[in-house]
Amino acid sequence: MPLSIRFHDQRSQNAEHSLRETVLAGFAERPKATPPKLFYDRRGSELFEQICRQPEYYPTRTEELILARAARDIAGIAGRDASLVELGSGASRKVRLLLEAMHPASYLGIDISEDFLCASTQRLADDYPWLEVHAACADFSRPMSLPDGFAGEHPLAFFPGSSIGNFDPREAQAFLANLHELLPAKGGLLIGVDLVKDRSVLEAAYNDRAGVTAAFNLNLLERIRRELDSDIEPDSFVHRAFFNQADSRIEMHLVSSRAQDVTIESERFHFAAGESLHTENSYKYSAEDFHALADGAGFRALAMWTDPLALFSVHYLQRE
Ligand code: AVJ
Repeated sequence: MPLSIRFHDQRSQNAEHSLRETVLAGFAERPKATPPKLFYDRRGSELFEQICRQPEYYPTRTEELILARAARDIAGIAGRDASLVELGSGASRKVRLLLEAMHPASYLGIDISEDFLCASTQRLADDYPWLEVHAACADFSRPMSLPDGFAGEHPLAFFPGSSIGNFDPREAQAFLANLHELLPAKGGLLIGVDLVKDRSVLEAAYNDRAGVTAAFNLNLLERIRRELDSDIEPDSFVHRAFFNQADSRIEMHLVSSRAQDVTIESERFHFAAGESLHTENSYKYSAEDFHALADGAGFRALAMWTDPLALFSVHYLQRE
């Protein structure tokens, strides 16, 4: 008999744009661009989990290693009466490392995908009977509040995976400012941030040999075919990912291999041969630049952990 989860629906009614509107707006942009949240239908979420297991994709396993080593220190800084709030509650083993080290009384998972959120929080509730589990369905890129009934006087927010890399630096600062609103004074934020490094290592991580990242990128077009009225041919596009050093970001694109017209929901879009749809940015930071960003949003860096090769970083920030 599964233990019950306290579910809070915090989706805003009209703020959320439909897939149709988001796709049509993105294809009408110049250059054409769609937001990375469109990757994550059921198939896309599965492909992302597969990416995390590819040998070239170092962020997931490196962050897990860092957390495994730092978990006791983290629990010590958070204190005995801390609760844990996970942003983008995934299928991850990462939060389990923290739950086991911290033994908090309550956990809140926040995610935009209701299916994913319910499945992952249910597994936590089953595996940790001592834990009070809350689930909030919300878009954490918008202002939000801790749900009523969540007894988190000393919350530690956890935002792993370098998901902050999908925001440009200005959006990242705004996101941190939202968290500043959400957290009480002295509240903690444990955040994983991918580090700037050699171009070849970065580019390999987004061009794995098994082609999983390519499939993940192309699944966006499959999704458009599945869920919208469209004749777009995924086979006529190729995956491209490269490091843009000037902007310190990996860019992912889908490049049209020929000149073509594409119809989506009765609207026509022209692609020149070689023209791309820009599907994702993944920003990489130096520790100094990230601390400056956090500082600008009212967070002080209390501790930072990294791996021996300095591939990835985990930061413990405290809300001022
Ligand atoms: C989930 C945004 C952190 O940027 O590395 C992985 C997504 N895209 N491979 C990242 C992603 C292609 C991932 N984030």
